[in-house]
Amino acid sequence: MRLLVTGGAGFIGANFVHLVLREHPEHEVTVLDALTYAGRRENLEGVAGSFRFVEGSVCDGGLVDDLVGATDAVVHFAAESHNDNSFLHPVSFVETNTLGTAVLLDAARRHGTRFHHVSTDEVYGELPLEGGERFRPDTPLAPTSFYSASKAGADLLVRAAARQFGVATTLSNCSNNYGPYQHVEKFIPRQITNILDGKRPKLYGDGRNVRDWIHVEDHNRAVLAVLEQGRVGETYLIGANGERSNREVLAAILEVMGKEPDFFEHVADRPGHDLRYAIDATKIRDELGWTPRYEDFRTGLAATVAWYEANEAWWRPEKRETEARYQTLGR
Ligand code: NAD
Ligand code: TDX
Repeated sequence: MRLLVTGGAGFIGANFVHLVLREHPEHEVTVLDALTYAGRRENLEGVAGSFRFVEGSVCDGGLVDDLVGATDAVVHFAAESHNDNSFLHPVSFVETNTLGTAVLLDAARRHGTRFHHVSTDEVYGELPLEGGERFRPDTPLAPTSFYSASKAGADLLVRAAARQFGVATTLSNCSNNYGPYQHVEKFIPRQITNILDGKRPKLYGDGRNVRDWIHVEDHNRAVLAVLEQGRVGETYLIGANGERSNREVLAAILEVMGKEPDFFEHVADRPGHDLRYAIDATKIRDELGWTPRYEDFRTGLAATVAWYEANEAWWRPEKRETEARYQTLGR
């Protein structure tokens, strides 16, 4: 298969390209990536097999039309992905996440190209802390930020393209990822690299908010399963039963890194901070036989800590500017 991977120089996309070309050398991969602050060409160093990199935006209709016309399937990761940045430049989230998806779908419509859209559990809004309720494929969309609303807009366009134009779409909504190549703006890498710098980790608010953590490789194996065996027109939720409060995640990081449990500080909460996300992944497990390989969060976390310890040259250039952005936000 000829695959067009958008956002393939970012965290999840780069891990996806490495996985696909390692395990399916028969595929040909073209990456389309605008190389924003979040995309790094070096994330794709060492990929084996048939691989081509194109620098450009998913909003560039002419370029997208050429690339989609020359591919069998699009796997669409490209996005503005960080909630905190949507306080600083909200409109670019709508441009990339919503408009960019529309541009890709329009090209897929013209060329009859298979389209897999990578989305997030945040489109379903927040769950209460107590009660054990989880998101399911029929949970109504109820986004709460410019990030999640711009992703929900894209999800709706994907569903519309399937029905209105007959595009062969699939959609997956995954929970919080962690693993190698994640930008130091995100929770887990920010705290690991703060500790490596001798600084205290920063916990928003009271730290009781819950996220449902999954290792990036498990997410990507699920995306591949949906691409290869998913039913066209369907939505699959991806999660690994990884619910943990931010306090619990931080406690685990501190323990893995040999720090005292109180080596952190509370900072101002994120305005509108969603309380809890949790995924019911029954559908993808039952229909496609997918199961996560990293069932034990501590093992995946320890491997991730080791990766940041070994790759300071990778994260160091982004660290200072990222912390300056947080200073602007007061967190
Ligand atoms: P990331 O920010 O690390 O990477 C995004 C990539 O998209 C970067 O390489 C960037 O250069 C590229 N990009 C941005 N704007 C572009 C544009 N206009 N045209 C082309 N490329 C552009 O993001 P990530 O964490 O790897 O997330 C990838 C996808 O997965 C996103 O769609 C995100 O919504 C979704 N997702 C992420 C998580 C998570 O926990 N990180 C969970 C569920 C779903
Ligand atoms: O310094 C911090 N301190 C802190 O307490 C940071 C950066 C975050 N947090 C909290 C906020 C969240 O409750 O940790 C939790 C995780 O934060 P992020 O890593 O920013 O992720 P989140 O906002 O949950 O969104 C992530 O998961 C869903 C990804 O960034 C999205 O792309 C994905 O769609």
